[in-house]
Amino acid sequence: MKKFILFCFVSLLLAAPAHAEIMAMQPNVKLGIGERPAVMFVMLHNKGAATRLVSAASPDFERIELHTHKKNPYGMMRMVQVDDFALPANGMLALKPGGHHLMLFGFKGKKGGDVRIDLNFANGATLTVRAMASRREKAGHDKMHHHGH
Ligand SMILES: [Cu+2]
Repeated sequence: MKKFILFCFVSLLLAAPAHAEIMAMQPNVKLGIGERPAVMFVMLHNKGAATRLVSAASPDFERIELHTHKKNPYGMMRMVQVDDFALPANGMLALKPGGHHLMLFGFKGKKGGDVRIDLNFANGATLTVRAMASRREKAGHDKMHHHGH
């Protein structure tokens, strides 16, 4: 009987939702101009063991890719797709302009409405994030496309 109780206790611990240990702060989704993809930034705080962000999905987008910026041999920053982002134990993963970010293709939602993004981690946890899909501002991520006029 004692063994059984112990077993239940351990099962409860194991069944505790791992995603409760990961929190999303300041989620920000900016829609692309015209047919361009949207971009998402967010700060992920991890209170648990180290894991990795391995994929993202959304009912509001057809496809989401993990991107980062890397310098090419000419010293220019280019976006490249990666398989995952590391989320350190008791640490933070920042998706931010000029660094790691999510690229969201094929917007199916409503402009100015909320979008839902599910972040999937290597430890099996899924974290659902809601954010307002706002228009990209001129002074943002791709301001170089707006000079002139
Ligand atoms: Cu990108």
